[in-house]
Amino acid sequence: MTMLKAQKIFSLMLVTMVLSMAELKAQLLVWPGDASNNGQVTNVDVLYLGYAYGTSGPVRDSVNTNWEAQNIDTPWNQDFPQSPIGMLNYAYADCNGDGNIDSLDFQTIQQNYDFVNVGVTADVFEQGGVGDPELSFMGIDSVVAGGNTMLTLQLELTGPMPVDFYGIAFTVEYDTLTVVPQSVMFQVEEQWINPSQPGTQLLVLDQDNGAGEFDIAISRTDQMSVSGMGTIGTMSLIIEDNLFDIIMPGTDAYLEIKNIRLINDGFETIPVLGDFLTIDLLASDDEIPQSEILKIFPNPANDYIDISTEYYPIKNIECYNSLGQLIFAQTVSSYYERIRLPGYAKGSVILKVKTDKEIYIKKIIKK
Ligand SMILES: [Ca+2]
Ligand SMILES: [Ca+2]
Repeated sequence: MTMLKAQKIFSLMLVTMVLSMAELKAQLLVWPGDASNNGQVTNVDVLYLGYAYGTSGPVRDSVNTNWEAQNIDTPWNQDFPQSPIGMLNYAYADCNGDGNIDSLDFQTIQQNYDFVNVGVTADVFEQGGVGDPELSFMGIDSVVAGGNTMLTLQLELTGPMPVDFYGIAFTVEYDTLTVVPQSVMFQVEEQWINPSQPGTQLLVLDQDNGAGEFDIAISRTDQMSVSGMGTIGTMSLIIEDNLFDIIMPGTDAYLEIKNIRLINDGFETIPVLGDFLTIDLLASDDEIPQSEILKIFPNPANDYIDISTEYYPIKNIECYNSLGQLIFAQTVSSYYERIRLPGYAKGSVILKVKTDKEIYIKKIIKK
């Protein structure tokens, strides 16, 4: 071996050592709240927390939740079963460093939510396909008096067979032009997700980023899946009131469920199909409005309104007065329906028509 070659090998070894030391060091630093250690605190971190919930290990040198690198002196005995970024120790899920994985760590995720470290590895989501469970929007049922229109939607997890549910994280994207910012709210439905187990806590997180993304995470905490499906929660949001007067015909609001990660108690990902919902917001003028698939006429109206659709049958029709009070509701199953209006006061009426896929909101004038 020449001296030059020996030197090269030596420097290579040195570089390798430095690199592996850097790697070792990187593996031993936790950013409080980033339980998945991908460089960002998101709803997915709740799944890691929920999976490791209730376990204990070595207390960290620095028991605090400041958003800065915290050294893990002693790794825990447990690792997560799988991770897109390689082996991951339970110490990352002990967000506040006190040696227990519990509700205080959940608070740390909320406290440091959306915080970003250098070098983010994006969360990994598996897009569902035909035959996989589906997470979709269902139903609307109320308008709040006082102007703005509140929509209430059920989030339903359905599929060909019950799913093994341990936790789920997903994002509802909404249109910031039509939905009032920060008006989105979520209420979990515990009935089948967390059935009668006294003392078993459910972790539920919702976070609005203020830019049209509403993150939700739900996780069980007892290391046992439940088998089932159905409503996982209710979401409400407010549609801008003045939109009814200012929007152009054909404008719509959209909502989309995306970036879904459903896990079972083995931390395995179950692919889930997302959903989208289009809410058509038709302008109120005296012309006969026509969208591609919905016709409401005449407008203004005297005694009746005819409603017809082209592609999806009408499921439900509701009428609200200008105070937002429900004055008429009818379940339908056809492409055409006539509504009688004789007893109604003159003025504007909000008509809400629901089909399988869309909700139409239309202001009509009663003469
Ligand atoms: Ca993370
Ligand atoms: Ca802790």
